[in-house]
Amino acid sequence: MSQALNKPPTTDELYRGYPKRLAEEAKYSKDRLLSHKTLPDSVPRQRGVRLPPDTSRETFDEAIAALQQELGKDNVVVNDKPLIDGWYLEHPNTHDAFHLVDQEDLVASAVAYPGSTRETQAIVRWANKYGIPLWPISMGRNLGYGGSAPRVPGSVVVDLGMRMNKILSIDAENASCVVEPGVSYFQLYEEIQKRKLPLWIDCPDLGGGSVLGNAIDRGVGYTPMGDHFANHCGMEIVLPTGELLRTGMGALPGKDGKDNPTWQSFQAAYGPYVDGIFSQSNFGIVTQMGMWLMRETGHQSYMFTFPRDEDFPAIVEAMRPLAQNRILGNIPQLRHIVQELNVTGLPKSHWYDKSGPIPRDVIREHSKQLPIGECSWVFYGTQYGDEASINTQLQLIKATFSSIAGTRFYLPKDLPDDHYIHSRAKVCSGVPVLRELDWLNWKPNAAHLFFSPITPTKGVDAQVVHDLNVKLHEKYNFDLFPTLCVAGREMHYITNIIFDRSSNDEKKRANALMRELIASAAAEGYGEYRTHLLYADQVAGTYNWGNGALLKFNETIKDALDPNGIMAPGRNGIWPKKYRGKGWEILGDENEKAVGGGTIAPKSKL
Ligand code: EUG
Repeated sequence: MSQALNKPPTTDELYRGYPKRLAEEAKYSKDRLLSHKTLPDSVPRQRGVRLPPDTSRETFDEAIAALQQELGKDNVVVNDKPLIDGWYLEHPNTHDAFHLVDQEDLVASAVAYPGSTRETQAIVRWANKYGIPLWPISMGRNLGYGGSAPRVPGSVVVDLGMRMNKILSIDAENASCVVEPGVSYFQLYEEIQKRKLPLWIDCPDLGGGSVLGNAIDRGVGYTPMGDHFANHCGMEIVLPTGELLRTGMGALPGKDGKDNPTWQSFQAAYGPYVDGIFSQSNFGIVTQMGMWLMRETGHQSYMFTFPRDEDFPAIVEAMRPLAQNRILGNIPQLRHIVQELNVTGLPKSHWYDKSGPIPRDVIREHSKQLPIGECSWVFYGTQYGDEASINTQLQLIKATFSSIAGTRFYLPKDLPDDHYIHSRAKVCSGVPVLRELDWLNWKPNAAHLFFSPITPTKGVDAQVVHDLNVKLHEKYNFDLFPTLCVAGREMHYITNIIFDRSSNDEKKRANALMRELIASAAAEGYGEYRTHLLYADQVAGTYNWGNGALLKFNETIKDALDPNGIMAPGRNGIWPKKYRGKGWEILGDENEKAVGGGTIAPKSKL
C-alpha cells in the first residue's frame, strides 16, 4: 500500500505481514535499510493522475463511479496521492518501488480490490465496457521484475491479494493445498505449523511473496519441490471476457456441486494441457490455484568453498552429474564470494569507500577476514532423508568436489550464528525468511533489477554467460553479483543489478547494461526465463526462431481470448491487436530516454 507504516504488520494483523517469529529480524532489517535512505518518503506528484490511454477525465470518472457502485466505494481507489516506495513488507501497489524510469511513469490510474472470483469477473466486464486496461497483481512483490507496476501507464491495478487471501484448503493426506492470490509463503507456513501438519512448503529466498503469483511467474524455490509451476495442480481462471475456467481435473464437476476430488491430484487431465498458457501471460486472472506440498523429512545444509575464480567451469562440470543423478536433492545455489560480503548487510562503503565497482583484490582481502576465509565461489547445498542416507550422499558429493584443488566443506555448526548459512538452511527446508533483504543495504536508496538468463549446466556455456556479465558490468560500472540456481540440465544464472534510485545516471546505466546483456546473451543463444516489464518486449523479441513464430502464436491466442485488449497489455511482450504496432513496444533506448522527465508512452493513438 502507499502508506509507510512505522511498525510493519504481522501476519496476524494483515495478510501481507511478517510472522511474529521474525519480529526482531523485520525491525532490524527495515531500520537498517532506511538508515541508508537519503530520499524523502515521498514527493508531491508532478503530473497528477495518470489516466488510461485515450481516456478522457470525464469517461474515467464515470467509469470509476460505476466500478465503485459494483465493488463498494472503498474497494476502488484513484491513485492521486504521493507515491511512496516504502519497504519490502509495505511495498506500493501503485507503481514500481524500484523504478528504473521516473517514479511517476509506470503508474496505475486506480487500484481495484475484488473480494471474490465473481467480483473479479465484474471488474473484467467493466474494463471491456470502458476499454480500460487492467493490471492484475497477486501481492505485487515481483520485486526486481517490476513489482506492482503496470506496463501501460494509467492501467487499473487489480490487487487481488488484499481481499482474496484465504487458504481455501489444506489436504494433509494428499499433501496439497488450494490458495487464493493473497496467500504468502509466510501465511501458508504459519498455518501448517498451527495445524501441526507434517508438511513443508517450498519458498523462494524471500518469504513475503504470493504462493500463487510466484508459481504463475514460474519462480523458483529451494527444496526438492523448488520448481513452483511444476508443482502447481489445478487453476481457476477469469478469462479476459469475464468467463470462468477451471483447468485440469477441475474441469470435471465434483458430486453435488463440490470441487472435483482429484483437482489437486492430477495435473494434466484430458486434452491439451492449457495451464502453461496462463503462466507469464496476459490470458486470464488466476483466482485459485492448487499447490503440492512436501512431506517433512530429515535435512542437512552445507557449504563448499572453491579457491579460484577460474574454478567456475570445473565446478559446473562437477555439479551436473550430481544433479542429473538426483544426488543433489534440491536446487542448490552457487554464488560468487562477493555475495558473502553483501549478505552481511553491511554497506558497500564499509568494504570500499571509492566510487565504482569494488575491485576483485579488495574483495579478496576482505574475504580473508570472513569465517569461511579466502575463496572465490561458494556452493550452498542441502541433502534430504534419514541420517544414514544423508551421510552417504555427502560422501559422494565430497568425493566429486574434491576434484577441484583447495575445496573446503562446512556445516552450519562450523560457522557463527549470524552467518548466512543458517538462513539458507531454513529456506532449503521450507521455512520462509527475510534475510536476503540485506542485499539492499549495499547502496543508499538501493533498488534492484534481475538479469536472469538460462544456461546449460555445462562449464563452457556457463563461462560464456559469466564472461559477458563481467565485461558488461565493468563497462557500465556496476558491481557484479552472480547467483546460480542449479539443476541437472540448466542453471538460472541470476545477477542482481543494484542501483541507487535517487540517481538518474545510475538508472540510465542500469537500463543500458540490461539492454546490452539481453542482446549479447541472445546473440550467443542464451535467453532470459523472466524479466522486468521494461525489457519484456526485448526479451520476447529474442525468442524469434522461425520468423517470430512464437510471438505470432501468442498474439493469435491473445486476440482470440481478449478481443478488446484489456488484460495486462504488454505483459511478457504480448500486445493485443489494439496496441500492436502503435509504438508501445520498447525495443531501443526508450527506457534511458524516459529517465529524468520523459515517459514510456505510445507514439500514436490506439
Ligand atoms: C533469485 C532467483 C531467481 C530470480 C530472482 C532471484 C535469487 C536471488 C531463480 O530465480 O528470478 C538470490
